[in-house]
Amino acid sequence: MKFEKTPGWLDWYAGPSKPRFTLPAGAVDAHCHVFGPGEQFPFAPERKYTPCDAGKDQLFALRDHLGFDKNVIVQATCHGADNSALVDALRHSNGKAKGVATVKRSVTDPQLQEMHDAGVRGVRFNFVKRLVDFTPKDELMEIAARIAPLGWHVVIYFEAVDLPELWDFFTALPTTVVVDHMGRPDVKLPVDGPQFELFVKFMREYPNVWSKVSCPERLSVSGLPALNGERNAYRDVVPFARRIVETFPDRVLWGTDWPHPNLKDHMPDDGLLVDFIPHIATTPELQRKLLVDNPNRLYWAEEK
Ligand code: 0GY
Repeated sequence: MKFEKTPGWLDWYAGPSKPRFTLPAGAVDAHCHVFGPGEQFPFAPERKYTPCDAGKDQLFALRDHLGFDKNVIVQATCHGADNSALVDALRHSNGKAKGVATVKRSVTDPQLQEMHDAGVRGVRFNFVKRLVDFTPKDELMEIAARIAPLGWHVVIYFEAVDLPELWDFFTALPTTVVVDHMGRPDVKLPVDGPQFELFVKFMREYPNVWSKVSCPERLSVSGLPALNGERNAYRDVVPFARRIVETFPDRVLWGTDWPHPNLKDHMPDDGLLVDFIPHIATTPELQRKLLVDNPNRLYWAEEK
């Protein structure tokens, strides 16, 4: 099946630079996606955007180019609850990828087990209104209860303004909870202002909550140096990510977010994104926890 991309869609950055920052051995890109290819893995009818194709071969080539050892592939909303592209990528990764799926309440136990055998270790609950239709919280809570015995966790994606309303639901989840992109703070607001303090409180009071300190290119409002290939991009995000890394060093993850869905003004060079890491994790110990110890503990624990 042929798909027309959403008008204005930005394809991923061809020919990313080599990072100057050398990733530690065993580093994991813990947030990335596969899109299609649409001919093989059709996009979901309920999708809110139609992306370019961005398949497993390109993802694994990027992994090797940047110097990562492994990937965590997160089901993107353009594939809805059809996890076939994700599962196919996991099965062809030689054990070098784990996954986070999207499931509906109708998923069967044998289907969950099949995904587990392929390397799925979590489900994603998305609350970003431009990306998904509303799912009732009781359905999500039922799914969380079903996946908990498998040792899976829940990944949550939401905007900072929605955290107060979602608080009771999030804090009742029975599993480890991983927040995408620090709950999307508004980085024009102070890092010690009420909005980000609420997120810090969430992590402080609930030791089962982890955060991805990813997506400076999505959160930044001063990001444009990246357009010129300058290596000091996205600095307005540094205080936020650095605060989370330094306060919760054992509960943070990092990922490229390749192939960067829904970016409007520029497509980041993934080599530049890797060079952002030492600004938010400033010591070799923090870098090792962020890139190696934490993702391996969460996703490859049974292989230790
Ligand atoms: C991200 C962010 C976005 C999209 C998705 O699954 C998705 O479609 O996650 C976004 O548009 O902010 O983490 O990839």
